[in-house]
Amino acid sequence: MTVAPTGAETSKADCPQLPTTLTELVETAQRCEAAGAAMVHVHIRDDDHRPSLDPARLADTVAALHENTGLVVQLSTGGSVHDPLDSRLAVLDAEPDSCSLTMGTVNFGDDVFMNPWGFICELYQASQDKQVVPEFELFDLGQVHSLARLLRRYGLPYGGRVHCDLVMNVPGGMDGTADALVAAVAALPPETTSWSATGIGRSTLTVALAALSKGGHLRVGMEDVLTLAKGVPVEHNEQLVTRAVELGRLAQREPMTPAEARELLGTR
Ligand code: KMH
Ligand code: ZN
Repeated sequence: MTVAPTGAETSKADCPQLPTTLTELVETAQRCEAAGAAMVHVHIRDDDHRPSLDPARLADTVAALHENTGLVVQLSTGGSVHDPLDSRLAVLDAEPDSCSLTMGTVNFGDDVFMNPWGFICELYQASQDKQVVPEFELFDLGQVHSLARLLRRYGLPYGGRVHCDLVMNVPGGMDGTADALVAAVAALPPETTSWSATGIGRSTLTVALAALSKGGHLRVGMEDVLTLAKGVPVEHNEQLVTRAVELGRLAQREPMTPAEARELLGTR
């Protein structure tokens, strides 16, 4: 189970319960770990709660999460749609256990989330050099195909495992439906050793249930959904983790411990 507690798209003004400070992030991570999360997918904010890729702040965040939790720490290299590619590459210098690595450019609501092929190749090789395990973020079927191409060209990731995350229902990406999930899972390259899925917005439960049915792992969190039901806001990320753990238990799937997740992913 991965928790993605903050993201880069929601403002603190619109959602004061979003964890944007380091203190809030660490408290969130601790409570989510206790609830069953094994990995945290991290976007940080500056003192004004705006998305940031400040190198020192990223390094401090990784250190604080390692000090205060046992979670696998995954830094986002996606950042916000406005972040330049060189700042996104430099994220790896903060020495996270894992990094997100999106396999192609995708329309993102009214914006464009830029991931040109050259950037993907550079980021991937940097992750191999720096011993950071990538999580391949797949927003559509074309990106699944690109992953096979990347692995053919550059070999396996650091750690020898291939872990993917299907990010579904972004306006511009694949649908958040069971049918789309089945198609994407069927197209994953044979090197894939594990995958998770997350459904943005109201697709969150559909995608979680479909992922559990297909043997996948789950990502939940306020990066992806801000309501528990129509008109019921999420007050704390822990609620989303707890609900996902309950869904898993109904499917007789126990959440992995962080140690088991490290083994699964091959982190250093
Ligand atoms: N904020 C999105 C533009 C990632 O973390 O790698 C990109 C994103 C993906 O959230
Ligand atoms: Zn993200």
